[in-house]
Amino acid sequence: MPTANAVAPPRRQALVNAQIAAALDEMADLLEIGGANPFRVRAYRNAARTVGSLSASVHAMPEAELDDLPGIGADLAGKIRQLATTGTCDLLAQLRKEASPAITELLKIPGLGPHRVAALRKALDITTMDQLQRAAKDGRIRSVRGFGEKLEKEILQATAARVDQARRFKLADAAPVADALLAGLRAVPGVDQAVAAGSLRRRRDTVGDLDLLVTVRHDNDVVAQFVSQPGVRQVLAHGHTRGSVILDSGMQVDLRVVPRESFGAALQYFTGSKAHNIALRRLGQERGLKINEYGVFRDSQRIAGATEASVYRSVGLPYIEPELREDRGELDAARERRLPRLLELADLRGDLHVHTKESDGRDTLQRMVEAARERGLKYIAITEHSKRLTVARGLDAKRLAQQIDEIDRLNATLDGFTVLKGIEVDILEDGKLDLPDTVLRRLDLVVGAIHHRFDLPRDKQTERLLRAMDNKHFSLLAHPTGRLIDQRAPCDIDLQRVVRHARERGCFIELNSQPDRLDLIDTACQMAKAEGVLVSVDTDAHSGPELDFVRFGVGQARRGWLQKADVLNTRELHELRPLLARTMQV
Ligand code: DGT
Ligand code: CA
Ligand code: CA
Repeated sequence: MPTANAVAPPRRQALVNAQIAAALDEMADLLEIGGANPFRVRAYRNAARTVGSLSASVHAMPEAELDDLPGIGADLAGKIRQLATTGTCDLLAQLRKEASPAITELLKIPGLGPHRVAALRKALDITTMDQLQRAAKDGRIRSVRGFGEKLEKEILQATAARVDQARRFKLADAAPVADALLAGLRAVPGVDQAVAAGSLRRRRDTVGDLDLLVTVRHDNDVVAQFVSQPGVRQVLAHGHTRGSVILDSGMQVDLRVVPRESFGAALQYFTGSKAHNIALRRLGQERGLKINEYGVFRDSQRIAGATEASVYRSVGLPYIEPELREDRGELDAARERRLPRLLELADLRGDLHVHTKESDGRDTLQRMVEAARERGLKYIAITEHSKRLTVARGLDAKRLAQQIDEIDRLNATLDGFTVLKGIEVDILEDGKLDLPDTVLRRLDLVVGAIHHRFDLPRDKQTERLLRAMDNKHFSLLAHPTGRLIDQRAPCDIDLQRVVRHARERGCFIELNSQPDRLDLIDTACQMAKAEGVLVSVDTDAHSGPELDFVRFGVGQARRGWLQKADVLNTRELHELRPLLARTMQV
């Protein structure tokens, strides 16, 4: 889910209550980090809570009425009014300017709230991720009041996970920003095409910066408009054909204006990856061709470049999908005419990992069914958490049995849609499942996952998953490595052994589409395919709209070379059922 400040709208716009509450919270955070008076900080937090829980829209409320809300005085009312109508306020802008982006990054470390960030700054002068990591390594953090050895260790792990990802943004946070910026560019008179290139177009799970390309019908000031739009914090470069900016969220965006006759060559070049481009350029050189962002040239004559396909054709290759362009064998596959026909969103028939209000979801069973039908699906599996996960109101055998009966009753009323009975059962530390076989056997599928003890050594962790699959009711291993982008490194497991065991046992492996999971990663999808294990591209949706996360899973699956046939939930229900009935059992 994009955070309020990751999305920089291209135009000033009115905010809804939830966005105003997020802005007030951000101000509280920034004030607290800056060491402001605790009463002032609390006033902003309370105001955030008040606005967030109002049923009426603040936007429509007269200032006097705002003023009357509990804990909101004239001063705060003025700021809320400014936020509601202009999308920002002077204090927020000033606080953002004063706080370095590096220090707000620290808030993303689990366990570090603004209070602790302020304490670290005061005691150890820590203002960047690097400094934080060094202090944790040196054992200096444990001595700060309110910290300890355990927290220090957690901080060290979290910073290690983040430094790998040095200042990258999740695809799901970057994509809507790119869409908004592209819409703004298309609205500039004279702009013809506006598209995203770079890692975003290759659907990488995280992107370092955005790369946008435009072509123009006639000369205009598109770059000037781009660099001066609201939401731009800093202009890094500004020329006639290129601009580069940093948005308020810290995200960098590079824009290039390219001639129409070079559009394909530029799109190909700026889509990358760099490794793919280098390999392609080498193929060109072997044929005496020069390939760059302006076109394909023999001597000084341009022979291709208006379209991407023309660039690939110039070296005797068919078009290669962006998701494959990582120099992982796609050029050989193209030459040998064995490129995969990649999975598409429309190939999916159902979703095998969905929650409802019964555990930690936000929508009812009925509503999830409607949402799935609206999206053209034919089936979903309801897979609530199991009892060990008390924070998620996990189901015990009795509540699960009740849900099974409820689903049976619902299915009797549905036409052309089926709700499958499932569970996301916890895999305990020894590989046993968190619910008895007597209730698991009543289900259409058992999805298993680990939610604790992520730190087991490789052998133990791998064994844990193998033993879970030995249960004859087990069908699908959910988010197999447990990684959370920016927050938790993948578990140490021998994934190949796990995948091979899945094949022996007739089990399947999930590609979880939640934007912070996208677990399996692309190369692991390739491995599963090579081992002959079907991957299930599921959303793990906790509300109706989260079913749309599947497009991120599809992007990742495509990066993993998966085709329709490689994906479990492209099967029609009558094809799926026999696959879920385990035939190879212990
Ligand atoms: P990112 O932003 O780190 O997620 O990854 P990309 O792939 O978007 O990389 P970026 O933004 O640095 O550059 C965009 C594309 O431009 C990149 O995918 C390929 C192309 N490119 C950049 N630098 C070079 C280079 O030195 N040589 C070649 N052949 N291509 C380059
Ligand atoms: Ca980029
Ligand atoms: Ca770039």
